[in-house]
Amino acid sequence: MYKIIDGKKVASEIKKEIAEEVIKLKAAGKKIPHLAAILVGNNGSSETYVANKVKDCNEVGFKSTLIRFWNEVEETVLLGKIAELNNDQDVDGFIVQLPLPAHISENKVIEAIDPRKDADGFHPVNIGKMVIGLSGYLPATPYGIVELIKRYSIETSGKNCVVIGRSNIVGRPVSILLSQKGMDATVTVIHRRTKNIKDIVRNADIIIAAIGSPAFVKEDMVKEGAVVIDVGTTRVISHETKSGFKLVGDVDFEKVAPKCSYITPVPGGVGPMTRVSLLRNTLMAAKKI
Ligand code: BQF
Repeated sequence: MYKIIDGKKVASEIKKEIAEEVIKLKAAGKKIPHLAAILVGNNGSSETYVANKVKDCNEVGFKSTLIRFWNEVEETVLLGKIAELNNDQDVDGFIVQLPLPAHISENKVIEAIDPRKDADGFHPVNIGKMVIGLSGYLPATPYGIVELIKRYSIETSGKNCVVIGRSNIVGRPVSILLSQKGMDATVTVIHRRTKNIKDIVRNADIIIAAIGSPAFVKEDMVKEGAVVIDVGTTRVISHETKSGFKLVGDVDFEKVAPKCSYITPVPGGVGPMTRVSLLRNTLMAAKKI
């Protein structure tokens, strides 16, 4: 029988640990961690993600600030706000919610963030530190995935790990973390131009699916006993939920789960860990000032 990796439960345990640490910081007269978030436009998913990040801050006792711009905001205005947050002594860390409208360069925006306040861990300085194994802020989703693997004592050393997807925020960085000393996995990154995808994935002890293509991973691609980590969060219309939407993963869960030793659900798997990683990065930023 397969085991479900309960990201929601682990995330709530970590939130408790963080909340306790905030109480200690307060008692010691130290600064309360403060996360700011910039939201551009009114994309439904982004609205939800940011609202939940603010809620998480409240839950653990962090201060939070939400800064909103309309969809048509000029890039220079956004960069000006980032410079302001970089210089704001009260703000420990901040994020700019992605994706951004097409007329704004995500790369320019990310590079404008002070790496010391880069709570999402997307700045090239933090990515570079991660690559060479120096401590810095880790990208939230890869950080969450590694933490889940550790808390479930899943063996990674010498295992064949196949990462499906090469995005800057998930596939590429998680492949780097898993191949590092300590994790010691043998990692293969595959993408839209990869040949013989099925044969490669079928050989994996650990599959990390991060492409945003619902039910892409089918049962005939999964080895008996594999660990499957589903990072997909595609929002589809649903009549079963009161919001009118539901999240679906990159894995055909019902068919794949019976072949697995461990599998993450969507929702309730990696997503809650992504959110908690942002809190961990913010706490680290607050302790450094
Ligand atoms: C869950 C994100 C694509 C593009 C931009 C919990 C989240 C998602 C799912 C969440 C995501 C995805 C976030 C669940 C943040 C993860 O229970 O399954 C939480 O909030 N995420 C984001 O901020 O920007 C994105 C995915």
